Amino acid sequence: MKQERVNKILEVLAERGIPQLVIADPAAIFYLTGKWIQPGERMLVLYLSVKGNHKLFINELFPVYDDLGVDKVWFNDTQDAVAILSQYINKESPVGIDKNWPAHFLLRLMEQAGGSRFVNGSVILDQVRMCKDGQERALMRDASRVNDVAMGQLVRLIPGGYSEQRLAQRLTVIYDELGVGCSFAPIIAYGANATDPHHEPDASMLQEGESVILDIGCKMNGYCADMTRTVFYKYAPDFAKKIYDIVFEANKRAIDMVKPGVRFCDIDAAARNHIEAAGYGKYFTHRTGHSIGLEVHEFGDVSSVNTAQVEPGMTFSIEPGIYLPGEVGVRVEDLVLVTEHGCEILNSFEKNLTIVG
Ligand SMILES: [Mn+2]
Repeated sequence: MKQERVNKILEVLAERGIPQLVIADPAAIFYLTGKWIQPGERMLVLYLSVKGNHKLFINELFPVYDDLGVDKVWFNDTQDAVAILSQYINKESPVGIDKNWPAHFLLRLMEQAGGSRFVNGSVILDQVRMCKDGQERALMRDASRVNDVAMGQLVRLIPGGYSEQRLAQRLTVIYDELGVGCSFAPIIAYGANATDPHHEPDASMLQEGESVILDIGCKMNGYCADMTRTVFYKYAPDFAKKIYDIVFEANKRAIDMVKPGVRFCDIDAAARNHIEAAGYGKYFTHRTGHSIGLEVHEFGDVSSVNTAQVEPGMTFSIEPGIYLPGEVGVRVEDLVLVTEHGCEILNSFEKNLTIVG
């Protein structure tokens, strides 16, 4: 197991008086063991205990024979996996439960280990995972570096006359050739489609003067990249240029704010106040950003209601946008890594207004 990470979790468990934790999220299990196991509907649990008797409960269907530094408890499809797990649970003490553990497992465990108090244990893991360690920082940089290369190749394809769907397919080929996967289904949106922040690529073809939103992310060695660029085809109408400038400035103002001790809500406000002052506040319909790491959306967002303070090692997106229904959509997104005195921008693809074709 990744002992430093496990130790951090155990420290927080002890502080909060939760002596045991049931972890089921494959990303969290990877974070602690270095092994991705996708159990589908079957039970997979890493049980951590402040007493040190950690166990990995795993179905015989998943042939994980390497030494992960934790004892494995095997079971098969004919056995009651939760009953086996419950034998190891200390029924006198609270149990932290993974928030994403299917209810049928938890309800069964509540029957089996009735004396225990069940609490949301994910808050502990989520908080530790927010601050990336040295190895993770390097992996986050690597993923964004590859995403920059992919964005460059994708932008060069825009004049080729592809529908949104076809261009999205080309991106999967680009990622494949670069040896990475997708961290999420890419958003490629032309013209009026770009006014839907979560538009799914369709058969639309690009017209001159339209904007193109490219919101793409690769996944490399388990870690996610995420970047959005908005470019224009052939020319940018003056009105759209004005919108672009406002969003671009909002992106820069928010990034300029990022340093340890600043609250997430103040970073959100830096972007939002600029867009509001320009008169487009109601067209910036989402939060400014989200944490990212092993998963593309992790706990902790850059929003008006998150009063938590930023700490070194946190990685999150800064992605203000303006979506004017039926007219134009613009979003500019970067990932930042908080450093001791400020932040490092993980992706470096061109951000100035770009015309292609
Ligand atoms: Mn994003």
